[in-house]
Amino acid sequence: MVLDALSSSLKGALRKIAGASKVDPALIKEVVHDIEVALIRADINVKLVREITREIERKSLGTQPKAGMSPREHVIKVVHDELARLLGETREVRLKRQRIMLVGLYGQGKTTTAGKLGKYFQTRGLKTALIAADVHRPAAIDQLVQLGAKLSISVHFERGEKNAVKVVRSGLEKFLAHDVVIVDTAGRDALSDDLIREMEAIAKTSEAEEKLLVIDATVGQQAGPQAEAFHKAVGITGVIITKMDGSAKAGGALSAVAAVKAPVVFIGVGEKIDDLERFRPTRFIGRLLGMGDIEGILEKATEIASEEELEETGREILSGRLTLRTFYQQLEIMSRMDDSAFARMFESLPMLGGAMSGMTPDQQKVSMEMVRKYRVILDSMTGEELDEPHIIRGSRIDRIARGSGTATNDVRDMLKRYEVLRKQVSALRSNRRIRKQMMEMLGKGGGEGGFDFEELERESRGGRKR
Ligand SMILES: Nc1nc2c(ncn2[C@@H]2O[C@H](COP(=O)(O)OP(=O)(O)OP(=O)(O)O)[C@@H](O)[C@H]2O)c(=O)[nH]1
Ligand SMILES: [Mg+2]
Repeated sequence: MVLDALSSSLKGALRKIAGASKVDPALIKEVVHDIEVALIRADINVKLVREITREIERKSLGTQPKAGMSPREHVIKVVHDELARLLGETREVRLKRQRIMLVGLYGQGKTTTAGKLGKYFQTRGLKTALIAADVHRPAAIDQLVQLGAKLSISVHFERGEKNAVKVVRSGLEKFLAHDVVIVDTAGRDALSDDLIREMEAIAKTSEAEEKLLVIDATVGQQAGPQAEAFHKAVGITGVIITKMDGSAKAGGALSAVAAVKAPVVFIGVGEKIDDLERFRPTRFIGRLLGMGDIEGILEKATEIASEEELEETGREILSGRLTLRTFYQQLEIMSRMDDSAFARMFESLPMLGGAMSGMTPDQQKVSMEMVRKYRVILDSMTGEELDEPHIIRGSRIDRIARGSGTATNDVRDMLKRYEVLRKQVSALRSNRRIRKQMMEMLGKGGGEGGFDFEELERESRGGRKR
């Protein structure tokens, strides 16, 4: 596994809050300290580590767990968001027709990665070919040819040709009918003028859409300056960090590359041809924290807290258009919660919240079951029925009950409750004080406790900005 030591320390730290019933300051301080030690051991820049742990402490203690999240999940989300910031922007190398050029210093893993990428695209249905443009080391051709043979991927090479540009040009002509062409280039032991000139010439001839820098994780934090220098010299579109397996410095390499805003697109996690992974920070962090379900937790944080959803239903209620669809949306939000969160959520749901807030916990429990049942019933209705509830009579009720596996009485019961709520809401609407309160509530929606991850995803979709 990648970054085993870091992973086990982080897991250990988070285990401390596993059973906590509230976010306790002393406990958080301890956990944050453990995380700090773990990150420094993983070779992450000390200044960065301090920044991150400060933020983890501030956000864990300074913000309330969102409804439906346990203290543990709350802290995990905060830790995730900070680690995601540390890992920086993401970008995706798209599955499409394209030319890819690999660059990098000696021995970083370019040729091996060319083979891995070849397989990556080939198995995803894109006809792929390789060009051996390392004209300086004769063995480089053999290495790529062997990889190609193993994968049944065509390789273009010209033994004895000393001009890399010529090789690339003839290779591209040969592979016109291929979807993805990957160019393996020669390394140097430093970013020399000679290397820069050669990369520029190959980039120009190949018109490569992707210029990917291959860096070995064992260089640690030096990966940052290296990525920056290559970017200045030839303009890279992404970084592939190899040898993530077993390198104690992998954290340093990843974070240093992120710090110079170069997006990591793939990581190499072994010598074998399949040891290549698309780099997805969330998944990666999930593994570091030893949690397969991290995406679920993050989803919970967005879904339940979606102010927009609440705002939208709220506005609809204010406008007087209270349809079953609105009713449904509120049930939807509620049904995502466990029972305790359900109780906490009352205040923020303008409609059902108001109607149920006077209940005892026991009555609320019944209500939760009711919410789940009603949701199934509403799921069996047509769009028209949701928008125009008054058309639901006789045979429609039979059909809905059958479709949802409930009794016709349940359907009638739900419709009755909906009708009562509709009347209550319209009474509320005519109450000016309450109306004003609701307007205020809706007016201040959004913004709080920003969700960095979403922004990250948006950025990665829009490409990198630098
Ligand atoms: N453990 C591990 N080894 C790797 C990984 N990627 C590459 N290697 C090994 O690193 C060594 C160098 O890899 P190459 O692909 O030849 O590197 P290169 O950048 O093409 O090297 P030059 O052509 O000499 O500049 C080989 O022994 C590879 O097996 C990886 O992700 N994990
Ligand atoms: Mg090579």
